[in-house]
Amino acid sequence: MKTVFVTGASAGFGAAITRRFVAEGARVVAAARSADKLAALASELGEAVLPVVLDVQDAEAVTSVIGALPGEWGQVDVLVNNAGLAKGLEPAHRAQLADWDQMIATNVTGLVHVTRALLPGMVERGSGHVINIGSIAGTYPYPGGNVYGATKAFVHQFSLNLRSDLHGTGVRVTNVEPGMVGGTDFSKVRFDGDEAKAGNVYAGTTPLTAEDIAESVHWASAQPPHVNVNVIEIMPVVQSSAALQIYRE
Ligand code: 8X3
Repeated sequence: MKTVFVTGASAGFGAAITRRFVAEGARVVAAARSADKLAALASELGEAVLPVVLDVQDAEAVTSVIGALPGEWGQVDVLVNNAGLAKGLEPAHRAQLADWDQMIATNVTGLVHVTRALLPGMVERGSGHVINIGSIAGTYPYPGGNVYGATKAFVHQFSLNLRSDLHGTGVRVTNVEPGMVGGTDFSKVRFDGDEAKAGNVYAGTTPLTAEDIAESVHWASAQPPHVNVNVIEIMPVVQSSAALQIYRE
């Protein structure tokens, strides 16, 4: 039975990814900050889920929680670094510094904390898979994407560099880079709880769903052991690139 460790597991992509792995018969360590939401997920999914209250920004908590995982729950085969967020869509000169700090602390610092804590066990066992949740925002710049996109560019390059470091260990690394996904709190969080603004992002479209992302994550993990899916870039059909902007006097 596979052991999967999912961060940000209490909602959105994380909950969908947890459900997807439980459906295939895996056991899932579901880590998130919200004890209440985790408890609801655990009671929905039963004994296949071990809920763990964890703030990935806290390096000491990450080390002690991972060190205390009981028995096979601690032999993590697949780490899904999903915890992350976007805050704000203002241009850089008007953005809130606190928003930038929060994105860096979760999307970058938190992700490396959990990765660093789980990698030695994977290397020792000669197998494992780190699946990061990146974003198309790490590749395609857009107005207001500033620090959010930069954190996801970090996740992209960190994923590729991990592959180099893990050469010959049998440990796999994948970066899943979604475009527009509806039905999660992503935009609500980005716009500080403003439901109307968040709803406008998806109005008149058929965006991806959290289940689509969970399917990609699961697919990458289900490839034979000799296959490493480096990057999955996934957008809804309604989303594509546009021309570069030109400022005219
Ligand atoms: C989410 C995709 O386009 O809203 O990471 O930045 S986007």
